[in-house]
Amino acid sequence: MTKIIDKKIQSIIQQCESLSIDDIEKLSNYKKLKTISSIKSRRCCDIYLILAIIFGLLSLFTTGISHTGIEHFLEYSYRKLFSIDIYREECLAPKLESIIDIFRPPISCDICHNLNHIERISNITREEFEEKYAYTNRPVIITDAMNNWLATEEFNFKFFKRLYRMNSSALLAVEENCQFFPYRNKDEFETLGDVFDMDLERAYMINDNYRPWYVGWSNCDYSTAYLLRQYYTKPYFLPKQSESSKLDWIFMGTPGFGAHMHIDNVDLPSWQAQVRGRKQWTLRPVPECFFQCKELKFIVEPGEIIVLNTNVWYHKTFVISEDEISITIGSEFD
Ligand SMILES: *[C@@H]1O[C@H](CO)[C@@H](O)[C@H](O)[C@H]1NC(C)=O
Ligand SMILES: *[C@@H]1O[C@H](CO)[C@@H](O)[C@H](O)[C@H]1NC(C)=O
Ligand SMILES: O=C(O)CCC(=O)C(=O)O
Ligand SMILES: [Fe+2]
Repeated sequence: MTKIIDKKIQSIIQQCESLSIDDIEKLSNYKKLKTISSIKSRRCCDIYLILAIIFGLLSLFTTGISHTGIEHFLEYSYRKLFSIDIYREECLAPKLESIIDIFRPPISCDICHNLNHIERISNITREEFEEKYAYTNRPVIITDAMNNWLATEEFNFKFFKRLYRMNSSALLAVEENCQFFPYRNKDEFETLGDVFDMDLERAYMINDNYRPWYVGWSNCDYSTAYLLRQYYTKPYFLPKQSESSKLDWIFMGTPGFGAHMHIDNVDLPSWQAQVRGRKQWTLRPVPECFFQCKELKFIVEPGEIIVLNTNVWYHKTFVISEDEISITIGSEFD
């Protein structure tokens, strides 16, 4: 059993290295995997595995989650214990997995105390944004940051269907290395390719009785990222030193569906641009602040960018545009 996991870890490390990224040492998942594998190779003891098993058993008893087979069980333990999803091969991808991270450090309720609604701002300087919002965990909507984006005209289902056409390097890269979230459509969409196989009538909601769908994926392929960046620019209000080489995340789908309530474990706050359609967000404070803070519910309109630290706010989305699918693009920032 441990051999299978060793092999898996080695193969992820190799995959990461073969991508020849300059700052590979800075990738936290890569670092974690290297540490795990170097401890394993010293044969001092399989401490990680033992920890994972003990921890997994404990969580089994405390959460009552049932596991099918030891592999699944270990995967679960590694994920909980090290925040590493070895079966998703996501060295480069942040995790949007819906886990309640029990190792999450307590969050100060200052971030949501007295917060009754989300602020909408425009024409903000980088300095003011940095001081008031960038790292304060206060969610905010910026209404004037997509004015000259080609994306607002060009992004639609057909655009992505062409970009991710069968056997394209973009699609292969996503299918092999990036993350894909089929949400409630997981029984029908195994990969991103399956999404673009759906007939256009359904994609464009031609019939009133279309079956709803909603998906999200990260783009971790460099040439695809380069192409996508011809259609949008890094939002003007982000701190200057903030990296723009972070992964793009795209979420797309019809009214009636969205992402379930979850909290992420991706290190950094993110921005998300509502390119098309309207989406309702529900933000819920972490449990320790339930009595001090309120749930926030609001709509992000096309042309607006929401900035949110998804690691400290539970969040849920729901597409509500009437005749259009919702398309968003976003990224983490530091
Ligand atoms: C934007 O803000 C700057 C100063 O912060 C101001 O000079 C400028 O007139 C504002 N522009 C608009 C369109 O409000
Ligand atoms: C994609 O690749 C597969 C396997 O190499 C091949 O059978 C198929 O015809 C290709 N499809 C297209 C549309 O190029
Ligand atoms: O846009 C969505 O539907 C979900 C986004 C999300 O979960 C995230 O950005 O962390
Ligand atoms: Fe999320």
